[in-house]
Amino acid sequence: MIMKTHLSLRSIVVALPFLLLSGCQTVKAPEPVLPVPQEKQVNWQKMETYAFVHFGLNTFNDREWGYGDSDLQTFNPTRLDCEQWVQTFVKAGMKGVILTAKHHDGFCLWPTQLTEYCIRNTPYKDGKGDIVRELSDACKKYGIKFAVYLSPWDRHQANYGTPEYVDYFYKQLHELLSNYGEVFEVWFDGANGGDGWYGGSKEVRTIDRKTYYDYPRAYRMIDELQPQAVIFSDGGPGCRWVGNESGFAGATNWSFLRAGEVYPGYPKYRELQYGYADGNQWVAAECDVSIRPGWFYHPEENDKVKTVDELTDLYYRSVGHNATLLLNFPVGRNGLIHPADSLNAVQFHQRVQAELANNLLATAKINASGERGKQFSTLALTDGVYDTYWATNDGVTSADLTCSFEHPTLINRLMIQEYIPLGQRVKAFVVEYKQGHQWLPVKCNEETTTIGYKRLLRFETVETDQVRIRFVDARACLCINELGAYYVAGSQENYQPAVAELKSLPFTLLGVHEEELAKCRDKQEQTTCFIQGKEFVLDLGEEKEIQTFYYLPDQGEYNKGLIASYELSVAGSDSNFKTITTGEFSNIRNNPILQKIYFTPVNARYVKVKAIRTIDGEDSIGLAEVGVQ
Ligand code: FUL
Repeated sequence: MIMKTHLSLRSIVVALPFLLLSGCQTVKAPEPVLPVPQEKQVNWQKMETYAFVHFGLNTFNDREWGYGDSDLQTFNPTRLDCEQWVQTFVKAGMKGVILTAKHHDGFCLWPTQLTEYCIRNTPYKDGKGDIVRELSDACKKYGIKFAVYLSPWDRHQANYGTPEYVDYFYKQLHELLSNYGEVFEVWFDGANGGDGWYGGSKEVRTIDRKTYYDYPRAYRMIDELQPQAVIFSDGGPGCRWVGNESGFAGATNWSFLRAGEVYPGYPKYRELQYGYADGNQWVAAECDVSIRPGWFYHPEENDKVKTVDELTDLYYRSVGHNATLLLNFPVGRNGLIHPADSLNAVQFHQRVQAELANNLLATAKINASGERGKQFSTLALTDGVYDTYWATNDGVTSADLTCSFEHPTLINRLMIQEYIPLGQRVKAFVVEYKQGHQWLPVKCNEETTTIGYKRLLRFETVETDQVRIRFVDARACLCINELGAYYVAGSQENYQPAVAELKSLPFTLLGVHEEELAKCRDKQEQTTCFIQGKEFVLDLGEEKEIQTFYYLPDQGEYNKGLIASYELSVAGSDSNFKTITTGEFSNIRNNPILQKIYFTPVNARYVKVKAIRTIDGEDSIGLAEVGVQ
């Protein structure tokens, strides 16, 4: 009897909200504002951070872009352990990993019968290894997602450039998509340097990157075999390259592109940092960056691993700028992630978690200048439920959210999320705090324009009892699903750029005016010395023993005057030059980091660098820094 009373009471309590609701009119949810993401794109963006692994023959040959001629016998990782990689990723908060199943050198990490240039013919596990299998199995075991990178450009295949190669490429893709379980992303690299080994002598093969690979064929295959996978390329269609390899997106970042405009090799690629406000296709940005300067392992980079400060900064400028962060781990020659990399990655995650752990708004009162109705109230902003959101009435594109604390509170971070399944809407907003009777803007060194999936703001600490977010303009009524405010004590965002540590023998540049010359010797990456023509000569004043030349390309937004391939010659005081080496600065267009040329020690007074090819084809070279050691 008692039991019965309990039950009926309980059912009344449960039913009450529904009874009340059915009495009032339910307010309709806002209409989506186009373009909107597919469900798989929303799931992908919710991953926020995931790992990249660059590993292959390049790892053992100190290369970034192998020519496709490296000896298969050199591939011999003796302690390879994919579980060690995945355990590191899990501890670093990464939700998945993308593996370079084949990089530009054409070497395959799985035992395919389609080519001899693969793991089958290496000493690793006596040819019985399959790293695609080992890594995908480890992901399943530890519960993170798996994905593949398959380079369209292949510097090994003799038939590269013909239709037969394209068939081969799709057979490779078919194997990867059929035999290793679910993949969350397929990564098509847009890079194509032209020349390669191509099974014979070194030569240039130019293809039309827009049409040669017949990407619609890839889309069909992926839709059929792995419909949940998001397709990456410079222009999507699933997600887009962010237009740099430094790991950040623009503060203004729209998840839209104009359908059919961006293709691999798109010349205005820097604009991909921001997306196109007037785009009609949902293609959110992915920020790919390596935890070291290079994508592949180089022993001399063991002390150049990005610091916890640097990685944290990148998190705010990628995930916090409406993008995802794809953080690369160059697995070492022993087949393990180097301890310096795993330590910094794990501590970076712990730092971010600690900074954003305590949402000060959880106990604050949030008042909106307007709301759509009870289901869309401000309670949704701090409930931690993704699919509930505060919304304004149709057509209301500006509104305020005022957050009041019980006591004066210290704040220097803010997090805002738009409910993107209904589209990206906000165009401009302002964050203010109350001081006395005045509302003052917080001091933040970024523009407060777009929000999208997530926007994180860092600003000068304020102590206040009220914070206000003023949404100033939007493409349609507002739909905000989460809001957070945080305080990070003693937060430090300043770190020394590595360029400050460069050391060179004293030099001048022949024919270059003192004022211009200073720009490539000042250890400031923001200043660039521009040279007219395609060569320059360093004068050391007297003969000295040298063995390294370094060059930091122009770091301006458009990286002007990049040297793609070079010839380096030296001369004694007699000015009688002899060439000592030629080569390419692999991947300099996408990743214009510090470049070094090492050579056998030689006595020289003059060092001449000639650009055999510049990236933009112009007769001008930009030197942010240059030097010899
Ligand atoms: C670039 C490639 O050329 C690099 O080697 C690296 O794989 C990077 C992720 O993408 O386009």
